[in-house]
Amino acid sequence: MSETAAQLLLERCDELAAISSNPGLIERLHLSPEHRAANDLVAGWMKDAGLSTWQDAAGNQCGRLEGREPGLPALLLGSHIDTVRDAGRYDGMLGVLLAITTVSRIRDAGIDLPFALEVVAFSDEEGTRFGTALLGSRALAGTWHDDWWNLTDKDGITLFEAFHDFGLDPARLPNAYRRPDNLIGYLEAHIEQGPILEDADRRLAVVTSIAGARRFGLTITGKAGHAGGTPYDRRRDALVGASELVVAVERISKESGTIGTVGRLEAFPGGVNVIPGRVELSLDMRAEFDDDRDDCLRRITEAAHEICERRNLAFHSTEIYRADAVRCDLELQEAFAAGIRATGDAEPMAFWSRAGHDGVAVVAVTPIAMLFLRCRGGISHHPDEAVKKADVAAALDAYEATVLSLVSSSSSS
Ligand code: HGY
Ligand code: MN
Ligand code: MN
Repeated sequence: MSETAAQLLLERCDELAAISSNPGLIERLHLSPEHRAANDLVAGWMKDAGLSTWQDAAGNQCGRLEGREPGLPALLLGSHIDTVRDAGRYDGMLGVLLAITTVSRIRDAGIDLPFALEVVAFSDEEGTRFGTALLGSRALAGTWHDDWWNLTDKDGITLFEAFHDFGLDPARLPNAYRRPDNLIGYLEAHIEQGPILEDADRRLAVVTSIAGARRFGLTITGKAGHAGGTPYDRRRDALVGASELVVAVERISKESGTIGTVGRLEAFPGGVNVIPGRVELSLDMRAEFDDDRDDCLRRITEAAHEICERRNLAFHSTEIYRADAVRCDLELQEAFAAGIRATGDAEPMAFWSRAGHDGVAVVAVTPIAMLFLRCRGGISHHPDEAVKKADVAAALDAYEATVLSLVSSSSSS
């Protein structure tokens, strides 16, 4: 039965993957026509599962199954349906579909629920379009910053304008906020996006905490010049300086056991026969503990200043995103561990998530926990993302057992 449900779930991931702004690859950005189509498709699946559905004031697609009486506080299950550019088909989407299928199985089993079950398909976990991330879950958590309205995408469209174009009213955004006393907790199932489970030959794991990430836009400025006539001792080559910094990010991150990545770099003016006068690059820094991340960041910044001083370059850094590490709730972790044990894994693995997730925002209003699924080669943020049907079936059994263990602990308390 779970294998059949897993097969349908994987087919639905393929259906969602086909909703892309870029035919031939998977790309679905916040408040885009593809976001609208994905919300509509997911809303249909929620209705099929017996949930009442609505789109909240931040563009999150939501569904609810009432408990034994209407209006009870809700256990949230969910993940996100936006993607990075040229994405895989399981990052986020799998968690949304696992949540819908789990609620559907609980409903079909006629369980007497002491709380409501809700599914949330968050609209913008990645931050691909506007740079800062978790816009959907931060609206739900009431931690929205109004200066985000002026964020612009690559076409210069502001978040404010994109809200309007999507049919949302920015003035109503606070209506997306969910009060803590209306919530029981938040559960998310997600592919691990790393190799730990596969290397251990295990299907599932409990997440102990979620890394805190900080993202920056860095600019290194020198002086453009003629690639032929400018002697080396008179060059202020921004790209060579940036290249030294990129290597320093890797070296310092490795030395300090943290994770620094330069994902984007652009040289200006970009002529093959022109010494680059300016380079813009990104920096994504994360670690299990914020202090370690911030210490590493200090060392990278020092290295940047040393490189620029030595090369007569200028260095500027702007922070575009920050989410500090969060610990998953111990009781909810134990519920997921019980769920994994119900699949026959007697000693569930538990480790911290190197990837960021919506739970980092949702924890502001309710306790959170996550279930990891093995993904092939640990690959993610890439079209080669893949999962095994048997792992998805096991995740469905674990997720259902997790919710049932929360039902019984809630009923006995
Ligand atoms: O960047 C992350 O860790 C997440 O996949 N958005
Ligand atoms: Mn992702
Ligand atoms: Mn994700």
